[in-house]
Amino acid sequence: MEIRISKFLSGLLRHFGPKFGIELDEDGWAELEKVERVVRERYGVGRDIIQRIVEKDAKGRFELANGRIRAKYGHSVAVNTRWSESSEIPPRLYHGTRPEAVNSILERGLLPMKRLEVHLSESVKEAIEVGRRHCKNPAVLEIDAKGMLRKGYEIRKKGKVYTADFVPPEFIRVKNDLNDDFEQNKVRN
Ligand code: HQG
Repeated sequence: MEIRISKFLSGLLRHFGPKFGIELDEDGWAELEKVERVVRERYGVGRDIIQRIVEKDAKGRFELANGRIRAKYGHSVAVNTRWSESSEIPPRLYHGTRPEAVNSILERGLLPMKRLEVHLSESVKEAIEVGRRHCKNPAVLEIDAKGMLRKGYEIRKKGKVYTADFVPPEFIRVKNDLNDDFEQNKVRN
């Protein structure tokens, strides 16, 4: 039940709020009271459940403040994406995708496609999980985040996810050894 509500909240706050009478301001915030009303009508539960979903979300998908709620990332509707919860970006990040997409990505770069941003993970393991939403055996790309920052590209942290407007091909390589070097990554940071 909570997973279903969480998915609905993601949809509402990232993609189709207006269909349910939910307006987002320029930073993606919606009135919690209105969101609560929509959720109550649909699922028969209220604010405490929403609060619990936000607090225990494993990826930090949502944020509550001053009687408002927003999704931190993943939007298809236009909101301001230019904020970050941290300026500490790991030197390498990862992206899991369909193997069939790899050639196009190496040629054209990582594009946000239907969303506003490209989404990157801190570990190979998380990238594989993201890729599994698309296919059974995803490919993992390693992103030279340090190199991107050095060249002036912005990388932002939102919840557990890292985002960029675009990742040019020069910073992307296919990761063949899928052993997770998350710990090493942290040490070298
Ligand atoms: C691919 C979930 C061909 C890209 C996840 C991806 C994430 C290209 C797909 C977050 C391409 C877009 C986002 C190119 C990019 N040629 N394919 N040049 N550039 N692509 O769903 O990163 O659980 O919009 O590789 O965990 O899979 O919902 O992006 O496969 O954090 O909170 O185009 O959504 O978070 O797919 O997922 P998506 P994503 P939540």
